[in-house]
Amino acid sequence: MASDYLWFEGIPFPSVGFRIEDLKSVKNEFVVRDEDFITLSYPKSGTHWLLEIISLIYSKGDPNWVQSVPMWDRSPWIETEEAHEQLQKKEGPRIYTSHLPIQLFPKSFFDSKAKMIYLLRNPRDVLTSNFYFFRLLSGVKHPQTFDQCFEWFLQGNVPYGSWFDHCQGWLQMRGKENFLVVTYEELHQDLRTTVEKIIQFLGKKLGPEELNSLLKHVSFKAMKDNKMSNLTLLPDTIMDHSQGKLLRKGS
Ligand code: PPS
Repeated sequence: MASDYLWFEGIPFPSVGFRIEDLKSVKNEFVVRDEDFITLSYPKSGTHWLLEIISLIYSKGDPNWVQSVPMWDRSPWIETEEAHEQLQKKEGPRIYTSHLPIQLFPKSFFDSKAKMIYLLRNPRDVLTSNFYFFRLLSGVKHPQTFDQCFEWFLQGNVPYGSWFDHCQGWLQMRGKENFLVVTYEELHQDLRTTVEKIIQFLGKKLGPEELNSLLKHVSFKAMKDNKMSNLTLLPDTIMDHSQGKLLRKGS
């Protein structure tokens, strides 16, 4: 299952599900619209958690959408095969996701008013999560040991490159009014207050019952059991489900 990466402008990508022409087109041609909403994160930072929260904000706490539509259709990863073409055709406000480093993100974003949340997680837990997750995937180099994974992580020889460069790049946006930084740790420490901050940033309103419902459906247990959000719908050719899970530890 292990294999080498697909390299684009010095950044390694999984060689399954990604194409150079898409990455080029996303960077140079994709038109970000002012009404778009984007979640951005380095892999293993809690992206799926944030996306479930966003989905439930848009559905006002109603779990029907998150329980019937896969995560990648609710908020596609713009850089994955064909996602940007489908998004270009979509009318109305769009929600999408990316793990891209700032230099590979659509140039049009930087002249737009589109809102973005950058999700940050401490690198120790990102590294551990990376070690247990990427060995389940095709098209990604699999380290033999944790030490080797640590070496590769420090070198940026992991999907999407260096954690350090990723954060340093995106955090230059801090202070702009369309850019909010949220951490995995604050979601853990005070989920309600952090979700309220996100709701306010998005300019949405949820009543107390709607918010309570949202909080219930984004718990680790609820998401672990939701096949629309836990990646168990990915085919075995992409993810080896017998060896591990996306929702591994969550702490
Ligand atoms: S990916 O594959 O890069 O998009 O992974 P990502 O979603 O960014 O990160 C996966 C980690 O997030 C944890 N997670 C959660 N923690 C707490 N509560 C909830 N609801 C939740 N959902 C996902 C998941 O368990 C991964 O962390 P680890 O440390 O591996 O458990």
